Amino acid sequence: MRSVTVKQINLHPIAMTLVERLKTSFGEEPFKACVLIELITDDGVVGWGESPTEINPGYSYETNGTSMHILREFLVPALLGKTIHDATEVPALLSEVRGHPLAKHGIESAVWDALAKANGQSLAEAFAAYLPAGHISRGYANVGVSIGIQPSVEKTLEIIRKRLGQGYGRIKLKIKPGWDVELARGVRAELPDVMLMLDANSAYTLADAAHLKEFDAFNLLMIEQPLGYNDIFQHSKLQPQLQTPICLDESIHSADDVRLALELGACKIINLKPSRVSGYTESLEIYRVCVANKVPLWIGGMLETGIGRAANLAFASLPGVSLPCDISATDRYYNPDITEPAFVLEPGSRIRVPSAPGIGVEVQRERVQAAAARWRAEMPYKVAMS
Ligand code: OSB
Ligand code: MG
Repeated sequence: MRSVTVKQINLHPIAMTLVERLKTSFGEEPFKACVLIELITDDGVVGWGESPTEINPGYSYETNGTSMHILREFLVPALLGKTIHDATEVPALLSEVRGHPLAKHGIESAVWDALAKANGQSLAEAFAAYLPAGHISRGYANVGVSIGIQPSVEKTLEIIRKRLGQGYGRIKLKIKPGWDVELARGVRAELPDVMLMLDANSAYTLADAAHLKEFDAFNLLMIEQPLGYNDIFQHSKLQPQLQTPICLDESIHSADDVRLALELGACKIINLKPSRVSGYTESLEIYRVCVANKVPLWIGGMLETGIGRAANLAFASLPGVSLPCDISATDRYYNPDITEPAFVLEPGSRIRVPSAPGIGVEVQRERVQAAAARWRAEMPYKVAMS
């Protein structure tokens, strides 16, 4: 394996228009903001990563602003000039910075891409090298689509029909108190068999247990993160009261969090967002823990651009990722995206993983420049959370 020496790292904070916004229990953002990381090696190899932060600290405490600060002042200096043989060396190089997983994920991703490109490997092949024998890419990922909070059940059904028509085989609906049981009932009345799940993004408390139990009537694949955004203990009190499997998203920051959640019986399913757990090295450990414990695992999304989505897609194609992922086709998110070619949905609700080295898609520099100019124009921003 060839190593890489980090010569330069460029940060590109960008703003992109979303084809369809995603209203959650914590709000809705007017456009997608994130930070792209461009890593250049001594040999001229360019690796790309994405820190999929948002404008507001609503899902995560990190924002575009904190990600830029932590990257510029701490994480970039920690990697400049370093020779890296193996991308799993990166967490130790960044270990003096506590927290800030999305920022760390972006820079670690750029190293994974650069190393894979330097070695003529796809990212899926690079990841598989750290997994038990036989855990090689299927070449595609099973995917679904996430639908935000809408003004009415009828409007939601309209969007679901459109997505089913496009071929999505799993529907996820965002919920919040007052927009939950009636929504599920209305959708199930028309679509009794569609693979359906709900995501509460931490909108309830344990006092709502009886209310949450009503969801058991709707044959849901799972309910995602009903309780506190960092909580595992309260979820362990809720799960035994529900038939519907709980899936933890926000609360899982490490493989140790997964071990704790499983030990306490806080959930039956894990949503893995590589960014939320600080990168693919920790993600691989979570993958191994889930496989060893036969726990269903899927890859969540943060409305990533093609850079972050390509890498997540490669991870999602590994066979231990056993449930459909929040990785939809390009036309659900951006038109155009900053990478080419676009990801398209294929029969069977699948997206194919590119086989070219690294992330396997081409970054369109003029689009990165335009999106960076858009971000500068939006600054200083004051964004109302709706
Ligand atoms: O809870 O999964 C979530 C997007 C931003 C913040 C939180 C979440 C999401 C999504 C996005 O659901 C799904 C996607 O990227 O398609
Ligand atoms: Mg979620």
